[in-house]
Amino acid sequence: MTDSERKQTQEVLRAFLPEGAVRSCERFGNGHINDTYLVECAEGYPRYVLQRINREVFHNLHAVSDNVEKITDFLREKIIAQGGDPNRETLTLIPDKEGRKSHMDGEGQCWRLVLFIEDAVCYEQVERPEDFYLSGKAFGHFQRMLADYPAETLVETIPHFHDTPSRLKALWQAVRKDVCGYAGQVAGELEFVAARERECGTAMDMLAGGELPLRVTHNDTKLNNIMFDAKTGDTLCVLDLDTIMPGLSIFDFGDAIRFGANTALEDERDTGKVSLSLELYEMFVRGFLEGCQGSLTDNEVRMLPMGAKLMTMECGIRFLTDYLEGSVYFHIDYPEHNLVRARTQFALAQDMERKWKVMTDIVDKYRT
Ligand code: GN1
Ligand code: MG
Repeated sequence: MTDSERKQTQEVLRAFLPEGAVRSCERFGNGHINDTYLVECAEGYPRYVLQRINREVFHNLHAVSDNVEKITDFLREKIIAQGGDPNRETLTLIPDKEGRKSHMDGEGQCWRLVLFIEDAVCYEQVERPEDFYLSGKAFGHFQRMLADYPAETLVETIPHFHDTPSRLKALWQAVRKDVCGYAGQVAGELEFVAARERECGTAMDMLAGGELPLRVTHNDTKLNNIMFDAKTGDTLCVLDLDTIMPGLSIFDFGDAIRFGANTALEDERDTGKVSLSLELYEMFVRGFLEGCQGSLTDNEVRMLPMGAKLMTMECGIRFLTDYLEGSVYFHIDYPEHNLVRARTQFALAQDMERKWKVMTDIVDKYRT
């Protein structure tokens, strides 16, 4: 952490906590978008997580904070009504000294402080297949818990977030501009995408035609956005609520498969290691459908495999676009990090094509 980062976080923490409460504040986790810190405090205080919301990504910071506050308030009430522990089962926003659940600093940066959930773990990769089933159930349950939330009161904080055709347009534009001169290098990847261009519009066309309903969706259903209870092994809490927006349920399903049912990490350099684990896919399908408890329409269920493929293609398209644009969006650890990520996504999408029949058969098996 740089000195100025240290100074800045100390200053922000003073807006939330009493003088002398904070012992340390260090970088934490590995999200690609926001900056996250773990805050250790003096005795008598819990631990906290401090986050700076990335304003390059989220242009309407107030709306992001507002969405998160509304959803956590809503979930909190439901959890209490169901006899659960709201401090562990959803995020608890700590108000600043002026009572606001997010804090704007002097430079217009937006920060939030949440309670750290103790005795809980997150996984970057599936360690026990059973955990992936549980994460599916948790995201399905999350979807069902919010089924009666008035979606229209949420702001679409990143317009066209999972609008695959518009992500494609952005890619072709990046190719045309080719600001870094990398386009020649990625001809193979571009060809792969071009061959699937029409398919990329399938879900958005169905939404426009009223064949798929608009729902309140999480939009970043990676395995590492679920917290598990370290003692019981059960799922506890869905994290990373910044991208909650109206969207498609098949995309929440699909993004989870893209990330969690890959036999390799998102940034594995050896694409030979990338494949769709059908065992994990089946686990998640079973969990997700159980968690949704029959709340999905027939079309939604039928389109689940397509949701997985589209999210994988889209994410590859986004990584590739960012690579061509000089990696201005996703945090990277080395210059070609986004290209490596794009390649894993395309390799995974291709493996799904090979396994398509089994993917659809598995959904049929668990459809209720
Ligand atoms: C970003 O910050 P993180 O890692 O949870 C991104 C997702 C991508 C994901 C790829 C707001 O999520 O859409 O799928 O990286 N979030 C945003 O790993 O763009
Ligand atoms: Mg995250």
